[in-house]
Amino acid sequence: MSHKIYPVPEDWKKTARIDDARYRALYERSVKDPKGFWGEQALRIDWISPFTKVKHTSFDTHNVSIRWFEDGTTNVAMNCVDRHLPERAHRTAIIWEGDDPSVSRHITYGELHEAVCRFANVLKKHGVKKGDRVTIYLPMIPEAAFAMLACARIGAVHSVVFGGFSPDALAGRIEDAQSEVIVTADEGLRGGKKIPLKANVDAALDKTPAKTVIVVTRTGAEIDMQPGRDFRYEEEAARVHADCPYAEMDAEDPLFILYTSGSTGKPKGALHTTGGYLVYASLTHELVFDYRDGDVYWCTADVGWVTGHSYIIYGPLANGATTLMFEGVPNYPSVSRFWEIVDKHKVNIFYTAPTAIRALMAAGDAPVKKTSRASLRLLGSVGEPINPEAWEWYHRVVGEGRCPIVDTWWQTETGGALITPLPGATDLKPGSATRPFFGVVPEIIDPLGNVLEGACEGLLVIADSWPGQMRTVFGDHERFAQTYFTAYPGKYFTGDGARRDADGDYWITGRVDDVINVSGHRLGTAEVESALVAHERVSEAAVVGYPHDIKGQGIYAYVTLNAGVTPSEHLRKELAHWVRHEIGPIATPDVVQFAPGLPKTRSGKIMRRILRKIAEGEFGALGDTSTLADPSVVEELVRERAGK
Ligand code: 6R9
Repeated sequence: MSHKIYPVPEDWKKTARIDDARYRALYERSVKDPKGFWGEQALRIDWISPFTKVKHTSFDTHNVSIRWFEDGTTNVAMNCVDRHLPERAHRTAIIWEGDDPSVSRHITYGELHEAVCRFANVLKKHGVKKGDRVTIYLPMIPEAAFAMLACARIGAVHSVVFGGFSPDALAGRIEDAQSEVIVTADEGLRGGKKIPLKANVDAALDKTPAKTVIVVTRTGAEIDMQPGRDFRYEEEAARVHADCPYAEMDAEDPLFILYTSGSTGKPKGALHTTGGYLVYASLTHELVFDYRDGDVYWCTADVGWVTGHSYIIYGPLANGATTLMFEGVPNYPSVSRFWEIVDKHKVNIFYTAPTAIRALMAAGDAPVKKTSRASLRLLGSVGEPINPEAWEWYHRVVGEGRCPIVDTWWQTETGGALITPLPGATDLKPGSATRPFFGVVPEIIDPLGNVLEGACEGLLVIADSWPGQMRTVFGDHERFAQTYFTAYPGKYFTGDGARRDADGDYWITGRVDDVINVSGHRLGTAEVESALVAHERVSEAAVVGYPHDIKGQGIYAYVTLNAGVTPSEHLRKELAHWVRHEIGPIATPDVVQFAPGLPKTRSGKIMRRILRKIAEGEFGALGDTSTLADPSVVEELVRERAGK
């Protein structure tokens, strides 16, 4: 465990919008007087008709109800586009960087306005009305932003489905959302490879209520077009008006549905609404990333995930920012790609995931160091706990020691970052998401629900609502109450474990379903993984618990070695010793299996459920592996495990 502290750099202290004293004062105010605090903050967006009620929320299991600014009206697209026109019509809203490094585009706020209006008019022409669901299955192209904002403009509810999902997964989401209109592209392009999006839609549609498919041309590939059902976006857009009025929406009207997996059942449609979501996404974007007028900001997520929604599209655009959208992958055409893009577009703020950082770290320092990165001033991390080793590398090599790192903990359900440093206020600790954002009341409880005080470790719950919180599971409010408000009544249960240190900083230990209990000692799998990846020969590691006769649970470690390192019995023992040395005897892995690759979802999360089954030798019960980025990884692991 790392105890290193990186204090707020002097120059950041001087220019900070929020320094430590101000953080403390504002935080205190935000939790003591949430109505006063959020009532003021909500004025950062434009309202059509002002709200008089700020907060009306209940976490009561039998009556979960979350409403913010409920009697106000506004429109999200108006806030993200129209209101910037007087000052920013000619300034860049979106920088689009294509998969091919020679292709990029700048889209001004003026151009964004026209594109969104045209898209909105196309949707209207095809019968889309307020409250209707539109499924968006697009690659990372500007039309994804146009389509999302077009829905917001006319009050339709978008459901973006990540372009890497299979036809089956897509069908399930279209079906659940009951959407009749699908927006897709002929093909996607990532890392030089084509993704047959339209063909996937064709395969998905027979099982769904969809009636209309709008197809954006990306590669120009030949695709099947079904007359009367499929329409070319470009042809449609040319025929409609370049202007479209925005709809007046209630603060609590739905903005979008985003499907997310839990530990059980099929994916849930997390529903986010209009006013509170936008206030929260824009405020966190400005303060967490210290966004300043003129900055170029880049979040590498896909718009198919919540990070893309809040921190590529809605937060930045509500703030009038320049947001970069990247179509490709970090290692194409080379592992320097991210840093080349940073130099090409003079990126100031860069936000990515630990899995990308670790992969790039394994490729060594040279591909980073051959670029300048002089424009960078802030780095961010999201998606999983970042191991201190990767944090240090990100800080030292990518940021050259000059850029603070904001490790932002949050979830699809939370709409925006809940636990995160503020770069001008918070001393950083590698691996810690540090402190709650304004208005967020984290608590650590034991499994019986007792609230723990001081330095402690347990389950992470949030005791009161914040404006960015999801409002329900689409079509299943009971499931919403069941999943999040039943195990610990009166609190939002995050599903994560966390530790709070003596300074009050939070360390997310991973999903609680990943916590293992070895001889009565609780261990975060993330802790063991972090130790393993700190070894010079290890690129990545995933640790799960498995039934152990004596200890209750044993520790099973899957380890991916750095390129060129040969697996050996000797190295296996060395790694077990290494972890014992790094954390303590209780953390010594019982099994180390070398894994050429780990089963990951397409958003880069390691599927521990599958690893647990393999560790248990239950090869027949691996469950659904169809959402994996590369299902063949699993066969490889099973073969190796079966040979033991
Ligand atoms: C935004 C996003 C949510 C889960 C969450 C937690 C993990 C996300 C993290 C983090 C430690 C961070 N997680 N950020 N864990 N430190 N900075 O990723 O949403 O895809 O819904 O995942 O991801 O376990 O519960 P989502």
